[in-house]
Amino acid sequence: MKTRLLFLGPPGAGKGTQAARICDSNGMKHLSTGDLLRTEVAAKSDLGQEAEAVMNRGELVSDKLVLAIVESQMKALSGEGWLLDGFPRTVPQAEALEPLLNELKQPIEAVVLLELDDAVLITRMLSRGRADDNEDVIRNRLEVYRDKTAPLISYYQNKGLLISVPAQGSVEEITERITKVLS
Ligand code: B4P
Repeated sequence: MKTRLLFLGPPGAGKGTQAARICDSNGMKHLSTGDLLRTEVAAKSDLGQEAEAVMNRGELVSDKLVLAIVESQMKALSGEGWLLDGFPRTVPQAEALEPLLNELKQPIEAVVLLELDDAVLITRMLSRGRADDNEDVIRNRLEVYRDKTAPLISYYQNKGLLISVPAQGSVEEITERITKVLS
């Protein structure tokens, strides 16, 4: 089983849902930049106040801010496997991750791309009902994904790390598919 992973995919594809299940079953650390940012927002920290308005518009928080969070989390890991969920989300974030992982001597073993049609993504997010889950904001997030995050697909394809997994079906079915491709 590969245990140093990235999860990539459009908003609402189920990255967070699947990452939690894969990490629970395999004793890996789940690092979700979305969850880490929402924790900062709830705590009303300086960082959270800076991130909140950006997230509620469906835009991406600055690379600098997200990188600072990821770096401190990665450096605190104690040898177990890890799954980065929702990070990197831009090519500059991916380029900054490389020297950090080299320093830690922990290269990525696989990048799992969860693929799903826009119509299903929108339905899923509307039923989730988070602060950034209304229709206009969701459409903006999908555009931001295409513009800023989708270039990472060829970035990791070129490194021979990308594995695509269809993300329609039940939560259990998708976990099974992911487990199979990582074995
Ligand atoms: P994230 O928290 O990463 O969230 P997401 O992409 O919207 O959702 P995810 O794919 O994890 O879907 P989920 O499992 O919840 O990002 C939120 C915001 O944070 C971003 O817009 C950005 O502003 C900021 N941010 C985060 N990382 C950043 C970074 N690196 N750089 C800059 N900014 C960053 O599933 C969605 C819904 O579907 C849930 O309700 C779930 O229950 C349901 N679902 C899941 N699987 C299902 C299935 N198989 N069938 C039916 N429903 C399902």
